[in-house]
Amino acid sequence: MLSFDGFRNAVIEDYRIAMISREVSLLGRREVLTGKAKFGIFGDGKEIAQIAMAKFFQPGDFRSGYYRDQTFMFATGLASVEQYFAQLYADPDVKNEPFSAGRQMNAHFSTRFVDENGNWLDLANRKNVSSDIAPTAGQMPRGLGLAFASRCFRSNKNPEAFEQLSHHGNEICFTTIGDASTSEGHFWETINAAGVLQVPLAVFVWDDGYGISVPKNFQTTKGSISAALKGFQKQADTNGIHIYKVKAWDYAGMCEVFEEALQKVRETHQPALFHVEEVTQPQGHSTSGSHERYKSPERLEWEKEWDCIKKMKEWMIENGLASIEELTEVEAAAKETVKEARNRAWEKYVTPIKEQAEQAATLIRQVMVNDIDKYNAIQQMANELASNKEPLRRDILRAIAVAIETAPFSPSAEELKALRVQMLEENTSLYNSHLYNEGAKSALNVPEVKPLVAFDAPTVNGYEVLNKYFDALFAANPKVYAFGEDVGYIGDVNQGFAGLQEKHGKDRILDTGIRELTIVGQAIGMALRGLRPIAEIQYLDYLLYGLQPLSDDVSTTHFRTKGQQSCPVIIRTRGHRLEGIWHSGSPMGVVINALRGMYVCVPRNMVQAVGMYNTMLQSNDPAIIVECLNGYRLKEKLPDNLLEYTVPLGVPEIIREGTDVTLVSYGSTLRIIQDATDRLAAEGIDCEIVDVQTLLPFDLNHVILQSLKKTSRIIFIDEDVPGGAAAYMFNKVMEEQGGYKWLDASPRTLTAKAHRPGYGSDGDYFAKPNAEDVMDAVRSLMAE
Ligand SMILES: Cc1ncc(C[n+]2csc(CCOP(=O)(O)OP(=O)(O)O)c2C)c(N)n1
Repeated sequence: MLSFDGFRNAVIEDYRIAMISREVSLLGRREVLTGKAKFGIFGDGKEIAQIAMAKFFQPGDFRSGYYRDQTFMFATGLASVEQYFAQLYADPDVKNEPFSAGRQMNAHFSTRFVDENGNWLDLANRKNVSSDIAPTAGQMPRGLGLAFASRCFRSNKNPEAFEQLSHHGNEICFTTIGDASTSEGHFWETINAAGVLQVPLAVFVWDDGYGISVPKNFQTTKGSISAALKGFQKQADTNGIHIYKVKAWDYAGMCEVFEEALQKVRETHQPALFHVEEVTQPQGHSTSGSHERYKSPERLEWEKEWDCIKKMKEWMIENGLASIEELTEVEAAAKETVKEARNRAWEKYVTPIKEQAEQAATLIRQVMVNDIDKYNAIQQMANELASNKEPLRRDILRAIAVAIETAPFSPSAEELKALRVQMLEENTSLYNSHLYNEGAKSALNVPEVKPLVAFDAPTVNGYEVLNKYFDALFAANPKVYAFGEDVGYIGDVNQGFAGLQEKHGKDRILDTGIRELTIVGQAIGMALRGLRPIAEIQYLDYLLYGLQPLSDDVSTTHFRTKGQQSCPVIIRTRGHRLEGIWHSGSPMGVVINALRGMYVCVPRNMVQAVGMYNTMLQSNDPAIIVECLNGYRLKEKLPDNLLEYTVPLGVPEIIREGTDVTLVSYGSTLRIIQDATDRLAAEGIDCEIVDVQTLLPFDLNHVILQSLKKTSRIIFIDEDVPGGAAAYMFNKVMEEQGGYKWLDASPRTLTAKAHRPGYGSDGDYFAKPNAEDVMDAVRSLMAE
């Protein structure tokens, strides 16, 4: 409850923030059009709705939004105008641009989730923003996961253990999306999953009528997302989501609806969607085009009339909350505030570059060269560099390189070379770092612990190794959750979790709908909030459905926040070899190229797989672990120290020693190769087999090179298509390890055919490398 004056002041403060945000949009666009920034996308037209929404965003809550949310960020105090402009200029200094250290386009926000050592901060007491991504609707699956984590925290039997991460699951995830992006499957899958799961997800749809130029009647059934969603609407006796309609210019109306509805979301965990209608876009979609090209004069006129800030101003005056003079003053002050912040951001961004430009220009001027034309050209280049008001780092490096090329023997060329090296080093840390964790939480720094296999260790089926491991894991680590299709009640299609739901609870080991995309999203949100999800994709063939968030979101999280957020999801899947077109896939080339930023583990058996789970769970890096589909019923010796032993990443294992040929492979193919090498031995050919164990990272210590030095012959074998992961391994060993120097015969790859295998065992035999293929390849290599 506020006094009238208190209320009045709060409203004027809201108006001030709206005006500041509008000025940011106007000035931001100008910065792009005058060439100081490359691209701009702004939140004008959405100011008032976001101010209303921000009022109910509490410490502990999360935002999973998109590039229109600058006003929300200003209103919650999570972004300053200066930081906003720093991002517009792509300032790589994280102190100036804390959202992405200049790595993301403007208006892609985030807040810090982990400290420098990779420990989770007290997110329960902070307002949290998961790092935005540009692919439209990409924020939806992650939003589901952030909300789902609240459910996990609320149902956890040991909430004190998570005090720093959650207050009993009272946190809402606020998700924003443009009306056109609701056409994406991501939106529908998320809404359905939220309706089924009943999670505290609040979705705000900013409906400005267009997706760039395409109007909403081309986007949405019935031209209205709230109308199209009617069947999802929660009734008293059903699950589903609550749906509200509000107008983007109705400040008072939105405050009222949001307050009550969000309180309900928080308390009941029932999701809600707010269809915010009559949103305008005063400057059009972005700096890349003009909206006059696709909006009618009437629409443009209507947008001016129904501008949300104009309407708020009218409302304030009508209700005696402020005079025109007062508001004019607020407007003028906002202009000034934004200009000053812009100037500060620019100075901070450009000063270090100018200093380096000056330093380089001084050295370039000292270059000695006999040819007067060349001398003059160099002097001119130095002067241009020193006087450039908007120099880029690449301009400096180019000028240095040109000077060295022109006068390689000049004394100052040495200094220029040293400056170049220094700049390249510095810029590597600015532009190329943090793809993975680099410190204590790096998976590469997890110490190796060998499995202890007792003399009389029991021999069990592969799936039983996993089952016993998961049982122990769930008893020991309350942060671990597992979910996916058929993972809960029957304990996954290969029984890795058989009986474990009953033992460890339906809230920890869960069935999901058939929805790989949001299974991944669920994992992302949980991982960001400090849990340790193991998300199952039933077969590797179906990973493609969930690949987009793994590639665009998980793989880039650490990089695009410069290490301020970590997303340690573990994707558990099974693949390589079974039957038919969609249960036999091994598209590892796709996986390793789409998922730089994740680790890719390809264990040959379940004992190795367990070691990889243990390694990953000790780190903050995300990974995919591809179990062998045909390995669950193979017999393995059960180690004693199931929870302790680790498999180091990037360390191949030589599983058969030999002197004639090195055969490099992974996963199920190794068993085919073993059959072949046993038979080749009878012919007197002695093969060495290397199991690479992980494709990302790949053979960090060049174990394969050592083998090649011994054998001088090498074949890379897998079940991927030609040019896939076998070609990747080939490239790594030949180029990175310099393997070509040790060859006595041409190096080869042996892969599956380009087509997928026909159904049945013969389909497999004639499509994938079989033992006879391996033997032929080895014999022909030996005959060279
Ligand atoms: C997956 C994907 N497809 C296309 C784009 C290019 N794109 C960027 S924004 C946009 C329109 C989005 O419209 P809407 O969802 O209504 O949001 P608005 O920009 O109007 O706020 C498009 C097509 C993209 N970023 N991602």
